[in-house]
Amino acid sequence: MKSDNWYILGAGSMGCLWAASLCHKGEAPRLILRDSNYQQLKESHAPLKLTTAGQSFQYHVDVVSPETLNAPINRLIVCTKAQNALEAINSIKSHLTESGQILLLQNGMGSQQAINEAFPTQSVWAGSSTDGAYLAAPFEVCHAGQGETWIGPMTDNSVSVDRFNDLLSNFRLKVSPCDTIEQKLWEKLAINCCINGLTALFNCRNGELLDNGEKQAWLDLLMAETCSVLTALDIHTPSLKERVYGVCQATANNISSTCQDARQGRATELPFINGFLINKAENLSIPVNSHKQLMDQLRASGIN
Ligand code: KPL
Repeated sequence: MKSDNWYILGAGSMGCLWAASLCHKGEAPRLILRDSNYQQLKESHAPLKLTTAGQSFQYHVDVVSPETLNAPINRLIVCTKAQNALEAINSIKSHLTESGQILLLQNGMGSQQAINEAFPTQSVWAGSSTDGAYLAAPFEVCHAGQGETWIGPMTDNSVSVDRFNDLLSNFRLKVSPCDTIEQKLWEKLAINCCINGLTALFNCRNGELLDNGEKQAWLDLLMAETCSVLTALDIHTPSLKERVYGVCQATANNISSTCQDARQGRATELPFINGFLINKAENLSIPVNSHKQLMDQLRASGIN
């Protein structure tokens, strides 16, 4: 076992996509699964399947659980949902080396900052990704939309980008370094906090938000409030309206990740998306009534 193997926490669509992409490159990532999932997969001996652009690949990935881990972890990619990330890292904390690298690939914001604070000696990086992937079945990932992932350090005194070289070149995912990752995370959050919750509430595809009616009117209010918060925080993003409408058009047929979670009865990442924005707004005394109303209506519909 190489001491710099990448370990990946979480076997959802992103975890499987990153694990398969590292295997594709000839690396030997190890996937860390929760004990119940680990038992099932270990018994089934299922290979990891990746489907992309009409091609299919299979890889044999080493899976471990927090209980069966038997090696130090120098390099970790966290692919769980935002709400599970801190707990997941804590479950393998005793194996993380003091100077280890952690790359966080959660949606929204808040979880990255909490993990950065909880792991002061490790080098914590965050990523913001536009890759589209879904699980057709457990351990079978479909890379539906080739996107881009920006990665950057959460603190100034972090390790050099060289330590991430194997993710930056000769890799099937497009990964680029970014010195201002918090800005990138905000740019994505700003789009997601307008689109995701609304699609979950109306149980609709992204494109259906542009209905010239009730949904679009609500979308416009969410955008206006989001812009006021960004302006107060001195975060400059290209025209939010153009970007949000552009994403709705470009992904018109997509079911947003939040709408998928709501349909499956799973907890959503909205507390780290709209919830994070609302918190910031309240600290700045900026009214965000449409965001609050959206969250209230979602809760009343049993979507959390
Ligand atoms: O990021 C997305 C998501 O579903 O979480 C969007 C941009 C809304 C695309 O579906």
